[in-house]
Parts: sequence; C-alpha cells; structure tokens
Amino acid sequence: MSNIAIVGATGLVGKTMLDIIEQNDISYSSLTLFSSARSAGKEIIVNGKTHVVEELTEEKTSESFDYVLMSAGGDTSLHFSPLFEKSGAVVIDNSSAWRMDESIDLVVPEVNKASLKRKIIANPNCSTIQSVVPLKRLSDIFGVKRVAYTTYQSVSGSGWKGIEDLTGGEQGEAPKTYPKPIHHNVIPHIDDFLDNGYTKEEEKMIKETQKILNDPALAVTATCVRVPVLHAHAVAINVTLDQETNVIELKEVLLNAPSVVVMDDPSREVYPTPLDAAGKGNIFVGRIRKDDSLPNTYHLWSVSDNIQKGAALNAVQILQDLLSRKED
Ligand code: 11C
Repeated sequence: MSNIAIVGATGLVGKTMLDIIEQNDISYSSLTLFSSARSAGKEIIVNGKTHVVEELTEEKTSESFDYVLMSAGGDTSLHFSPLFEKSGAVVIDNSSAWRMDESIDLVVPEVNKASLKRKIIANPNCSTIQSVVPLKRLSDIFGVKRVAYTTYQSVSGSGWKGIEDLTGGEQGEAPKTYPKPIHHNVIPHIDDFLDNGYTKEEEKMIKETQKILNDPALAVTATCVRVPVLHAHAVAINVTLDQETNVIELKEVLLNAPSVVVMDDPSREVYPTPLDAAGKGNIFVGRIRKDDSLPNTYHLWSVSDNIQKGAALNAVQILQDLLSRKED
C-alpha cells in the first residue's frame, strides 16, 4: 500500500479528492494532508480517522511519499513538485504550472496515459477535460480538423471564493473575486487577458487540446465565459471532421465513448444542463447536430462537474491508473 499526500486539502478540489478517495475505497498506508500556513491545524475526517492538516514545508517533501495529489496553485506547485519528485514521489498536479512543459504528460485517462518519464503529471483545465473526452473518440474515428469552443463556466471554477461572489451577490454584496458582478450577469473574462486579446483560460483550452489530442497543428479557438451557476461547466463545441459522417453515426460513436453519457432527445426536451451534471463524474453530451454553414461540421453541447471530472476525479483516476500498474 502507498503513502499518499494531498496538498491543498482544505480547498474545494482537495476536499473533493478526499471524498472520492473515500467513496472509491482507495487504500493507503498513510494519508497526509497539507495546506498553506493559514489553514494548517484544521481537522478533516477521512475514512473515520481525524487528520490534522499540516503546513507544507520543504523539509516535509522528503517524508517518503509515493503519490502526491497537488491542488495548491501554480507557484506552490512550481516550488514543491520538483522537491517531491526528487524524493521519489509521483506528483499529480492540478495547476496550470506544468501543463505545457514538453517533458510533462498532460493526462486524461480516457484519452492518454502517463509515460512517467517525469514523476510530475499534469491534470488539465476543467473545461478542456470535458471537451477532449468526446473529441478523442471523434478524432480516432473521423479525424478532427478544427474545433471552436464557447464555454459557460460555473463559479466553483474559482473555488470557494467564486461561490462566495455569487452567493454574496444574491445578498447585494459587491464582487470580491470577479471584475464585475456575477449575480444576474455573465462575464466573458476568465483568468488574465493576454496581448492578443484572448484570456489565459482561452489559451489553455487551445493549447491543452492540441497537446492532449497529440496534434500541435490542430486549429482550435475558444471564448470562455463565467456564468452565474454554482457547479458544472458547459461547453458548446463546434467541430469540423476530416471524414464525412452523419448525426446518427456521430451519436453512436459518442454513446460508446468512455465516461460520456449522451442526453439528446430534443422531442422530449432531453439535453444536459449543469443541474444534471453537478456532483456527478460523467461528461454529459447533447444537442448533437449538423452545422450546415461548413462542410463536415457538427455542434455538441458538453456539460460536466468542473470539480469532479474537471479536477479532483480526473486526478484520482490518474492515481488509480498508477496504483493498478503497481499491482501488475
Ligand atoms: C475556471 N477553469 O473555471 C478554471 C479553473 O487552469 O486549472 C481551473 C483553472 C486551471 O475558473
């Protein structure tokens, strides 16, 4: 059995990782919970045992961990992940710090596997994960030529503080996290703006899709929007395929895609919404239809819980894959 550490255990993603570890009966020899100095000392019960959260320090990285699930932001990861790696641990990192590093694998278990050439594995951005899982099936079978994303991202993507901005806004409070009120509003601005007019969130979706689908030249574009929803992101995906197909065939392919649940029957008003996906681990896809404005082009509507499959669950699934390899 393994010695597992969670860094960022008191955050929304860290807490969900612990819930998933419990729900999936993942066994371990020891479980150590780390946080910043601010949250150290808090107590968290996992599998009936009380754990006192410790402040992460350089010294503690050498405590012979086998696996470290890191959800503590880019700067913390840049500093501490290589120290854990040097001490022999495999780090599964939820920040964007390592994702585009050529030596680091960016992994969605339904799509690709960690090579372990480095012992730091990057967990992709939430809106990327729920997009590449259906796209990978289409890419394998029909080839993908171009992708245009428009996202509708819930406030839990910003952690507890995003949730507080929405619930505070409902009480008439001014926003503390977002540049504009999110209550009764939508904000076409997630993460910082870049010189080219795109945001970092949009750049992440573009570059991470190219890396995960192993096609650096794939034409991808994105507009990312924050919406006043608590849990689960929606992504409108417009995809141009290399080979001709039709809606029936496309649905058939997606019905067989791992982790994908097709909810698509307009005649009965069946299509996924964030309320359908919240708290669940699947990627729900609907509104599958032909885009007649371009050849071989289709619309998909993908909805998934950004804290579950979009972050904590994907990281734990990477861990489960590594644990199963160890057993073989
Ligand atoms: C959001 N997608 O909804 C972001 C959160 O690069 O892992 C995740 C940011 C990241 O705000």
